[in-house]
Amino acid sequence: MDYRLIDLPSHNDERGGLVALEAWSEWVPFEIKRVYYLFATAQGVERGFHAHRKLQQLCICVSGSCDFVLDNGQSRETVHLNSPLKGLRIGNSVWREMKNFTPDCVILVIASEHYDEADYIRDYQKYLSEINHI
Ligand code: T46
Repeated sequence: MDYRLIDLPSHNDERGGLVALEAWSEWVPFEIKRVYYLFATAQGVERGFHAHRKLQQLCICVSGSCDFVLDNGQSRETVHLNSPLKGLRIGNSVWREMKNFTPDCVILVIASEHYDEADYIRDYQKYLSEINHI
């Protein structure tokens, strides 16, 4: 499946940690066109339920924890994010669902494209038929 859970580089000293990420690096292998974050997710809420046609993203749980369920049309895997030192890189064409957000969860997302609703596939049956034709 087109995802990777990667270790992020941290500059630690007695003051604490600092993670810096740059475009076209080992951690972000694309131009950064957008950054957004998810926060204050209400208890029991599930988000996502879509795939993208082109978008690549790096998702970092900078606070709290949540689960990403990733699906390529053939299998499903769950990735638990609970550390600002881990990044979940998700390629295009992976169906994603997010759940089990803790109240303090903040997900920072670094994206390869500007926001474009036409890039979303929000219907699972349509997703299956699109990936089977790729
Ligand atoms: C993804 C997961 C991890 C914008 O106007 N601009 C943006 O850049 C984004 C990301 C969203 N929006 C609007 C579109 C919707 O009206 O914000 C609203 C919520 O977006 P959505 O329902 O797509 O949010 P999630 O949490 O289901 O999914 C988001 C990203 O959209 C998606 O690309 O991979 O986080």
